[in-house]
Amino acid sequence: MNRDLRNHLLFEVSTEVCNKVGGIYSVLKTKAPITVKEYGSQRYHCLGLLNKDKYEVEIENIELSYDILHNTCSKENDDDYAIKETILKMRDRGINIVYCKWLIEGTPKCILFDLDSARDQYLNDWKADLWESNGIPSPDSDTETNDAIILGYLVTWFLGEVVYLDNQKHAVITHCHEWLAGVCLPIIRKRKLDVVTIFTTHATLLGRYLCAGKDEFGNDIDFYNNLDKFDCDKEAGIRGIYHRYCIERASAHSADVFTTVSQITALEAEHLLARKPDGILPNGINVTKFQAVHEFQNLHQKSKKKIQEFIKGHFVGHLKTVDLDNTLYFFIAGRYEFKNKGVDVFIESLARLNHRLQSINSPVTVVAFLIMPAKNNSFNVQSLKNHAIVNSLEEGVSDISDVIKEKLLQYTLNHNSIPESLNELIGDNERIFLKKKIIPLKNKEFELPCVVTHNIIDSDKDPILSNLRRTHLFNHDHDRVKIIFHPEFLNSQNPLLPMEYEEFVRGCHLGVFPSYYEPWGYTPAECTVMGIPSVTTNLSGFGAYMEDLIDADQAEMYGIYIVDRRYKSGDESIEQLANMMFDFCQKSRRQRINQRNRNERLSELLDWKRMGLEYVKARSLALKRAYYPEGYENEGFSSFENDGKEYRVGKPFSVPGSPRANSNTILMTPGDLGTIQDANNLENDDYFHLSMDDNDNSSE
Ligand code: U2F
Ligand code: UDP
Ligand code: G6P
Repeated sequence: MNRDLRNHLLFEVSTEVCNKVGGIYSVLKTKAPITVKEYGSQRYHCLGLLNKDKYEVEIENIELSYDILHNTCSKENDDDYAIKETILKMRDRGINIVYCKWLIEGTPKCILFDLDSARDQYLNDWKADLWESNGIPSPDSDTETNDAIILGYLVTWFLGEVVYLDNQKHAVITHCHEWLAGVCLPIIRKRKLDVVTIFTTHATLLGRYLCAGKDEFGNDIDFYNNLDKFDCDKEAGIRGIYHRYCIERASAHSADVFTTVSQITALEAEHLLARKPDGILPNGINVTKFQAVHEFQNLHQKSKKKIQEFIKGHFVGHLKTVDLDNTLYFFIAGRYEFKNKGVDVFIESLARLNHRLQSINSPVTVVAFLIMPAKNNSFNVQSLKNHAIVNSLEEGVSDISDVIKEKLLQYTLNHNSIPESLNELIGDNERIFLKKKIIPLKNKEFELPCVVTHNIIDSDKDPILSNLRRTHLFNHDHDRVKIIFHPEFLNSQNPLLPMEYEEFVRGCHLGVFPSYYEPWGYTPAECTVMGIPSVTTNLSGFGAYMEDLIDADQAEMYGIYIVDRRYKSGDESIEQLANMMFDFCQKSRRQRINQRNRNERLSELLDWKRMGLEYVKARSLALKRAYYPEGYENEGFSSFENDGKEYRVGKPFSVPGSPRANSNTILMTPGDLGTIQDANNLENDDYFHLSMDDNDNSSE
């Protein structure tokens, strides 16, 4: 029993390793630099599945054979010897494994299992084993669950082999993200493998379904006020996800340490998964990646120009009523979960904002973008035509500008004065040429600019379009709020709006994310790193974190708007959001620039250098639970090294303050409200005080 605890091996398991699906990809990718820095390249590996359609652009293959292993590595000196040997042994047994470097900052090593190479031979046996050993059923028809099972058993096989070959040289920590990567956890426990486990859930299955759905009477579900009342088995059964729910619940219960990404999800998990999380592992951002020091204001201006180009095309024929210098760009972006992401609240608030701006004759136009993938048959012809019209006009103007330049020079030389009228500079040919270009613009005056850029399939049932119709947001000339629903994620090859998402965010003025169900919410955090103010809610992990860190009366100055969706009625929340957006529209350019500066300064609060400490604490707690139930502090785990500095973990902060970030003392992270640290100290068994019936969520 002389395994090296301090120099343990770490495996993170997720279906989103080298596979962009959702937020977990962002977590692993942005966290990689600090984790690789902490572990080096031999002790940290990401385990995932091989997505044959996409993996090649994400990775660089590492060649491995027994010859290479024996010639370049030794059991004594290389921490990853057993890992490499295991890969080779599993390949010998017919499992196709890609061993590679993930081409992201930090270049962590990854081990990707080709599920198809195990499917025919093992799936049925493994499904039977999962039922016999853990009572978890798995219907044939659910391929996602079948894949989760194959991944779970392959990971268990891999880990079992690694600990056997490593012969107790290292302790092994396995950290699984989300139920899809959780199947290995109950099996590891049943088989009593010498592996320490952590499970992080980034949402709960039932939470997502219940928040998005209706009750048996067709009413919206009041989720947060009824958390303790749901009959979880029944609700999961009704929604056809009982077997998935079983995997999630078993993962939570069999891990040594169980965590979520925010306090609100911890409360949810406590009730819906029946295990109180040991702490919170918040989502960070790799700030250096986004931070354009001193440059972000210029980048805003540059990106805004690109958005303006799009607006010229989209609103062609109607630009008399849109003053581009007085136009603000708001946006919501993410997965198309109409209610969970708060699109319902956003549209209703926009309608109220429109009315208010009209009633004060405001010169401001708000263009609200909704960037959410929905089923569509490509771009609509009208949008493409509008852009073609503007492009052709631009080209035309550019062509005749050479003629004008020449004539202007001649005129000034000949007359020693400047021409009184344009007639002196353009002749009949140019006039006819321009007229032809302008005719299509005139025709456009009789057509309303579309509210959607693509042809949506079943557009009569689409919730965004239905609600735009209900609220009469049709992009009339008199509307101060214009709508553009772009039902695809953005990319630079897009013919209408050729921008990457990040570039688009930089060019906007306000991100609006009034989510009802949002365990963390990367989108507002990404806004902050780019210095773009955003609206979130006290039901999102990010919003609640910011609410704890910044004094309530200062938050808006910092460009952090937090809508109360927890204690207020739907109508009150909508009114609050409409007021926030209306106030934002009253700001001068100077005020917006200042607000962006303050907002960008908050980035440090989101940096993995700070947030990553919670991961360190979770691993430390897991080791302690497995190997040192008592006397753990003596093993030197109460202090951590991060970014070359030694940190001591102090007591949790009791009074949340305004942003401050310096010194060697660890500053507040959501986990301190948690807290894994308390669990480490064996003092406090209450991870936070977010009660269900009052709004006091301060920590003791
Ligand atoms: C939680 O989010 P999830 O990762 O569970 O959300 P998913 O439904 O798996 O995926 C949403 C993501 O899908 C991506 C997009 C989103 O990040 O970038 N995506 C895409 O890039 N292209 C597509 O065509 C379709 C989707 C949770 F709900 C969040 O609050 C947390 O922030 C997150 C991380 O903890 O976990
Ligand atoms: N995003 C993107 N392209 C888009 C819109 C959004 O890549 O056009 C990304 C965004 O950068 C963020 C993620 O989608 O990383 C959304 O993550 P969030 O945590 O807000 O929500 P989730 O979808 O994970 O629930
Ligand atoms: C940045 C640029 C300024 C520009 C401003 C526009 O700060 O550096 O040159 O005037 O953006 O701000 P606005 O909020 O009007 O887009």
